[in-house]
Amino acid sequence: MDYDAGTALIVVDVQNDFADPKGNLRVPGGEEVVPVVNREIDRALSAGALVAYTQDWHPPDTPHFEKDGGIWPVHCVKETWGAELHPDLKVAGEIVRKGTQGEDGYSGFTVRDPESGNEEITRLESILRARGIEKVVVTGLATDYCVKGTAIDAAQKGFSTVVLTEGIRAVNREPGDDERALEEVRRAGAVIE
Ligand code: VGL
Ligand code: ZN
Repeated sequence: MDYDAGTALIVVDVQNDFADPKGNLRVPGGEEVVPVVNREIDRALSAGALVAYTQDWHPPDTPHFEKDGGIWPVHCVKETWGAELHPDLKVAGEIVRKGTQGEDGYSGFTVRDPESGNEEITRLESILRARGIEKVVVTGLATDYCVKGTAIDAAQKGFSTVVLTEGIRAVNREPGDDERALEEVRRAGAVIE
């Protein structure tokens, strides 16, 4: 991957509940992305690129969770161990939290109220625009949800968008969700590397 001052590496949801084998919504192989992502963070920083992080950050009760009508086990509840970024992850940039008001926060750029369908934007785009970012590299967890949502939004917002597959892993609720997700991302105009 090539980085420069006009590029941002977006590290998606590398949090204990996804990336630790003891996490509540363990993504198979999630722990394997941590060293890969750290290496990319180093490479990005040495080239003067921006690094930004997203963090799934849910209230204890939200229609995002199965117990409240959604589809997910309880995960990434704000201020709990599961919501913390993985302890081995290098943090060298702003962290954008999503889902904080009980929305589905699949994209780092937008959150969506699961009941009304209303969408709102997060701080991520303004952080990138303020730095004159034109290209984004998306990596992290999970391929079929937050990586997909973030990459599609980035491409639609006009950023030249690359997904770094070495640093992603999928939930795969249904077999093949990972491939279908990457196909959607490709169709939105992003490059898969
Ligand atoms: C995510 C499922 C539920 C993700 C977040 O970060 O991909 N997946 N919430
Ligand atoms: Zn979530």
